[in-house]
Amino acid sequence: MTPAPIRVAITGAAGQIGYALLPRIASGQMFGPEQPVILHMIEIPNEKAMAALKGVAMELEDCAFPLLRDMVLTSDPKVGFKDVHWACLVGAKPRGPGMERNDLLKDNGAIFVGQGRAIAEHAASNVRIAVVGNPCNTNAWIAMQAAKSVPKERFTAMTRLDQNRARAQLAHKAGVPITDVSGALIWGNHSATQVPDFYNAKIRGQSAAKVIADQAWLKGDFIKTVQQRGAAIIAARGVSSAASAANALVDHVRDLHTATPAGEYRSVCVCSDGSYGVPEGLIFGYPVRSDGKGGWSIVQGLELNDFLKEKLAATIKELEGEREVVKTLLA
Ligand code: NAX
Repeated sequence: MTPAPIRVAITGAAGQIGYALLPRIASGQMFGPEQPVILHMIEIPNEKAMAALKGVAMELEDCAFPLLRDMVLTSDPKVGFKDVHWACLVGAKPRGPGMERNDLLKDNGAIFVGQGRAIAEHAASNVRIAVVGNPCNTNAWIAMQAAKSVPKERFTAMTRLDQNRARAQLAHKAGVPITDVSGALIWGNHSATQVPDFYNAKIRGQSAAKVIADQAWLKGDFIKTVQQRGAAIIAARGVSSAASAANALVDHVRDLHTATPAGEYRSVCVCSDGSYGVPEGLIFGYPVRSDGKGGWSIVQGLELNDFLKEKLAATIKELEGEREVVKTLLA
């Protein structure tokens, strides 16, 4: 029997990532080849954005995807989040020229307060949330605070693109296929303070720090390349990563929707329970396993050496600082 459709909301649906993401969801790559979907495509109430959204919907129609049961096009969050099972919060205000980071935090914070409230009021009772719009950890924290009736465990932010980047860099350096690299992990904030962990990453089952002899590369260029990859893509392409970001979101949601294979974990930003000494309540990139039934857990027992501990302290400090800046929005 065909399952009931999953309703998926995507904010910023007419943006770059939205354009690369929607066909992937509608073709079954996020929820599997048997699972019908209804796309709730949300944009800003602006003529140009809504016209672009209509164009995206026309293209989706022209793909004749068998799993795409319906599309809802709207700029009203109440309609957009109505009965949705997954809310992918991609849309955000970009940082304009000369704009201070704190202003960006506050402007986006206000958007995520509104969206958090709309999700709490209108989404399905089992809704799950994936935040991509930057600064994604703090935006997820704000939405979580604004949606008090939705359990904290339902809120996630995306570091999967960074994890995929780290995995690819390690495979390239070691000269092995990507499938030989496992356990690549990003701790902390999706920002320049993120901590790509090459100690716990494995190449053919052995720590990448042992397999790759070039320690200077691991501690220097590897970390910098992963942290700065977004900027390098903007420099090369003139616009930010879209296909790889959409791909990472497909990976992120699919891997939370299904059970994680034995012995593995994925990088997901979730609400800290204090694990690894991270203050409770921060939305923090952790190694996470999904049970495939809506639950997940933080993998315990990974070793943090002094190098990693020092880097974790810096990303924690940054997230605490961001939280201070946006706290007032929730008053
Ligand atoms: P675009 O500027 O192409 O698209 C954003 C879209 O969001 C626009 O169409 C805009 O109208 C819409 N939007 C803005 N505010 C909205 C709101 N309140 N409700 C609904 N729609 C709204 O950006 P794009 O390249 O698609 O990137 C989207 C976001 O992803 C940005 O914040 C970007 O920084 C972030 N990223 C996050 C990544 C991550 O790993 N977490 C990586 C990729 C990406 O940079």
